[in-house]
Order: sequence, then C-alpha cells, then structure tokens
Amino acid sequence: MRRQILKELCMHQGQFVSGKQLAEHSGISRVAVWKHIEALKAEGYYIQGVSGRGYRIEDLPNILIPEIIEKNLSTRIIGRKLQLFIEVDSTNQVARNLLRDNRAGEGAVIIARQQTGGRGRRGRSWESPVGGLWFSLISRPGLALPETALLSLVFAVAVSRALEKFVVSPVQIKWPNDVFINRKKVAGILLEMSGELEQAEYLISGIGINVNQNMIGLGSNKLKMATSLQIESGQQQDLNSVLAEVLNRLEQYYLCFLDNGFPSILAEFKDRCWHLGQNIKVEANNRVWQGRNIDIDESGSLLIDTGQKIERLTTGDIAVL
Ligand code: BT5
Repeated sequence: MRRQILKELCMHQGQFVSGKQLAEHSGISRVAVWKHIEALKAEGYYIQGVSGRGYRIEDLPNILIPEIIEKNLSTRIIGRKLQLFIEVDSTNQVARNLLRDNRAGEGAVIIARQQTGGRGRRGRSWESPVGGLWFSLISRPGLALPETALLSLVFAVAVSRALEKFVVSPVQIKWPNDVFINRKKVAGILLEMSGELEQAEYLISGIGINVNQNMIGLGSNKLKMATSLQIESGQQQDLNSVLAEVLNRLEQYYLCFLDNGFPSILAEFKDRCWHLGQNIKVEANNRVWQGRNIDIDESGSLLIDTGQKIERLTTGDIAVL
C-alpha cells in the first residue's frame, strides 16, 4: 500500500495530490493515508503536506521506483525481477541469503536505497548513502571459476558504457574493475562466487555507483579520490534512468561475453584503461611490482615490464606513478 501511494506521488511529480484522491485510489481512509505518508517521511522521502492541497513529493531523482525502472528496461534476463530495499547491510549479503533459501532466479537484481555495511574488495568498506545506486545481480553463467571471474572486467566495460550517457567526460577503467571519471572513482564492482573450479554454481555481482552525492555526500575528506555523476555532469540524475541504462548494458555485454568470449570485449576494455602504457605500481598478496603496464591479455591479466622481466598479474591494486 505504501509503495502504491509513493508511486502515485511520483507519477505527479511537483504537483499536489489530495489526501482524498490518494485514499480513493488506494481504498483506504484519509487517516490511513496520512499514516503511510508519515512512514514514508521516516524512510527518508521528502514529502510536503499542505492542508487543503494535499501531498507533494520532492527530490524525485533519488527515489527508486521498480515500475519506472522496468519501463526503461530492454533486457530479457537482467533486472526482470527487481527487489528494492530501504536499507540493508549489504545487497551482496541479501543476495547470498536469497540464494541460500532458493529464492533468487537468474538475472534477479537486489537494490537498496542505502547500505549500512557496504563491502568493497579484500575486506574494505564501501560508503553507500542515499543518492547512489547500490545493487547486486545474481547469475549462473555456467562457466569455470576463472572464466566467471572475467565478468568483473566485462561488467566494468558495461558500467562505463552506460555512465557515458550521463556525462561529457570519458568514463575510464582502472584494472581490474574500477570505473573512473577524470581520474576519480565513480563506481566499483565486487564479484562473489561459489562452486567448483570447473563450474561456478552462482555469481553475485555487487555494483556501487555514486550518482547524486555532492562533495559533502561523498565525505570529502574520507573519499578524496571519489566522484559522482552529479559532480561530473553538474546536475542531479534520475536514479531510475541510470539504473535502467546500466542494467541494459550489463545484459548486452554479458550475452556478448557468453557468446563470443572475453576477446570480443578486450579491445574496448583496453581503450578505456587509462594506465595502459604508463608506469605503475601494483600491490598484491603483500608484494609490490613496479614497471610499465605494457598490456592486458586475453585472460584479463595485467602485464608489466619491470625492466628485468615481464610480470603477469591476475589481481592487485594499481597506482599510476
Ligand atoms: C570496490 O571495492 O570498488 C567494490 C565496491 C562494490 C560496492 C557494491 S554496492 C552493492 C554491493 N553490495 C556491497 O556490499 N558491495 C557491492 P574496492 O576496489 O576494494 O574499493 C574500496 C575502496 O574504495 C575503499 O577502501 C575506499 O577507499 C573507496 N570507496 C569507498 N566507498 C566509496 C564510494 N562510495 N565511492 C568511491 N570510492 C569509495
């Protein structure tokens, strides 16, 4: 019922909708409508109530409405089942719980307005306030684990391609899967999988995108190297449109990868990598390598020429020197 009221307010963006109309359309009393409105406000929605006029929703860009997202989807699999949560610890954890209970189908997407315990790679944390897109995609690509892991690079390309629609600057990638605009991180990807080496049982792809956070929202001191679509484009973006665009691109690249393999996407990956050809430092497994990043190969590995030999790395954190 609460979602129905929210949807009606969103459909009349910027206009007042009377309590009477909301009550009639939902089949409940006006007092019950008022109670739902109060609950929505407590969830963080900005709803203005003026006596004699009704209710009006503000700050529409930050409201996720599954029906609006679905309207903009051109996918067959990804996002056809969307589950929206107000607040969770981590959407990857919710996805894991759903899989444990056998309640998650292929292509299911779990989104949260905010996360209290958003996770990055290697135990790092991920800031996830209201205004960003925090979601996890469940899939079963039916590939061996090493091939499945390549999807983190594939998805970095898909997210970059999608975000390019909302900014003028190029959207670039830092290997293996960080998405950057003007050398600042706008999105991150965390892949979690389970299964046998020969075949992954399932894959949870957690994707976090900074959309409508400003410098303060990004916690300017804490995240000096972060940016958002709002900062880069100078305007707020509609979360529903951004998510739909991202899901459409994820499916496009996912299917291309399943049909043609990683080589079909590698050229675009390399084009978007701003550290290719540069001197870099890579930290992985408590070791540090330094040298020129000469290539990224068909297995998604990073090649660096250290001066003594060519090192081939499968994981690590890059800093450009
Ligand atoms: C990542 O880790 O970049 C993966 C982030 C994945 C987040 C999504 S949100 C939905 C799903 N549910 C989850 O719980 N997670 C996924 P990593 O490469 O380890 O980067 C983490 C580092 O990025 C942190 O140590 C910070 O320095 C920085 N960071 C944290 N929050 C950020 C933000 N919102 N924007 C940019 N940088 C951030």
